[in-house]
Amino acid sequence: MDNPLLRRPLRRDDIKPRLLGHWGTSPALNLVYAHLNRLVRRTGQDVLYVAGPGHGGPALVANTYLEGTYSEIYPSVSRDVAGLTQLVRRFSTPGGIPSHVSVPTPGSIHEGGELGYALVHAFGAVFDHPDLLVAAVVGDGEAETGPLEGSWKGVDFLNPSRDGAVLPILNLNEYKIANPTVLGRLSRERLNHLFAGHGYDVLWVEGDDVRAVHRAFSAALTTAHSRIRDIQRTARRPGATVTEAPIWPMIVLRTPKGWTGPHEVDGVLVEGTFRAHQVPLAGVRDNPEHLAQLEAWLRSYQPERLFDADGRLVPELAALAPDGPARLGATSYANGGVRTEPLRLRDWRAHALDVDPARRGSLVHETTRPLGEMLADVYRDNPTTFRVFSPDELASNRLGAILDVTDRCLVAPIDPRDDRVSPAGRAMEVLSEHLCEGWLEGYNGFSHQGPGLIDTVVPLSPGSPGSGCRRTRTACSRSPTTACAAATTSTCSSPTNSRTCST
Ligand SMILES: Cc1ncc(C[n+]2csc(CCOP(=O)(O)OP(=O)(O)O)c2C)c(N)n1
Ligand SMILES: [Mg+2]
Repeated sequence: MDNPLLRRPLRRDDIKPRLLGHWGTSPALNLVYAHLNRLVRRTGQDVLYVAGPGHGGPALVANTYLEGTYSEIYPSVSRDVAGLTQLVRRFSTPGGIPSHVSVPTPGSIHEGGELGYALVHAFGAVFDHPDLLVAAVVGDGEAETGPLEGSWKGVDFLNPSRDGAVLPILNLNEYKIANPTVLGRLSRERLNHLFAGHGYDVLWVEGDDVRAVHRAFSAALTTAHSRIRDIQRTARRPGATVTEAPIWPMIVLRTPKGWTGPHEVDGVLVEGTFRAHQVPLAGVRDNPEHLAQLEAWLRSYQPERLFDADGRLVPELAALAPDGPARLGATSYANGGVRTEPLRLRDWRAHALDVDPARRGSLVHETTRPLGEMLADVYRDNPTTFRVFSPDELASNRLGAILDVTDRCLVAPIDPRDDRVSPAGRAMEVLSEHLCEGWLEGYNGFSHQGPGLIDTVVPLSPGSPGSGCRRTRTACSRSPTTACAAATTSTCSSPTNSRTCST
């Protein structure tokens, strides 16, 4: 409520009556943010940060505040003690800001909360964005979800000659809310095998020594970035053709859950366990020992060295963030329609069936066939800004005219038995409705040029992946993003399945 920089001893009344938020995931999200800042500054790389553990809202809100984007969008949250006090008060308060990363957070376009879509959105975002690198932090609990488990195969559809790159960063803190994670208990050897099978080479960063982990992460990020650039340079040489998926780097970051927080509370181990997931010191308002422990914890970050007398971040630390639109919270890739250009569309009536009013009900025709022909025209007129995402149903749902214009995409050696499949193909067919819809959301949501649309067939279970799309709203800081259209072209299991979301 007050006293965010501990300019006087912490008192009971400084603390909100109800404590909320997710501490456990925040240290790793902070660490990644700081190093991505450094990467952007050092290389000029366009970077988008996707936070799978979106429950770590405090980390992303704090970093956007420190880099200045937060105060630009919300001027009352100024870069001084008064602004910081405002920010802390707003956090997870009725009428304030959510404790998850969400659309009011600068640089965020999706509502956080539903785990599982980090990687699929990351791949969708880089399709046809050759200059973009998406660093996607994946929680090891999140990695147990079906959509995330399926998302690793995005690399088999990613063509480095025309698409950007995804750098998965698996935060192996070994716990979820109340349990160990499956991946957290696998040996390093099994994890290496698992990710090698998916097409990745793991760069390991492990430990609990803050300085050592920072150094190791910095080195791993540099290595990953230079390998990605090498892959892209090779694929983009004049005359080069991509014939199979390269081995992409990924980082496994094994750090304690709730790292640098209270180590033990009431004699029970907290740091490095599931107990660090949310609020590690629940009794601060009524238990003087907890209050003292909280104060010692907060003072351990030495706020008096980080902020000047007015409460502004000291200049040498402020200088670590990139400038202007290169800041992660200001990137145009996460600002809805800033980069959007409309699709070139012909008059759809050219594909309408000629119905004689006198003979209504007598015409026999497959309705999706003209839709396929219309979409083929959209492909013709928008050769780099439009994609159809389909769960292996283009042909069976009579949308095959698309394949007269473009192949199906698979970045793998092609077999003579295949029909119109190639790494250069732009029809995205994968037998996963989660991936289709997640890619579509990423493709459109993260400011894609055209409203590349369609998701065929899709007996989606209600409440599954479209949530990101459903929850996307326009924040005042953002230009409107494109529509996200899902067309159901075959029998579906629920009347709510065909949906169109737009913001
Ligand atoms: C699909 C889904 N199921 C359940 C939850 C509830 N939930 C919130 S955080 C969490 C644990 C996440 O663990 P992990 O991905 O390892 O993130 P960490 O906090 O350890 O970084 C769960 C189960 C959710 N947010 N989304
Ligand atoms: Mg975890």
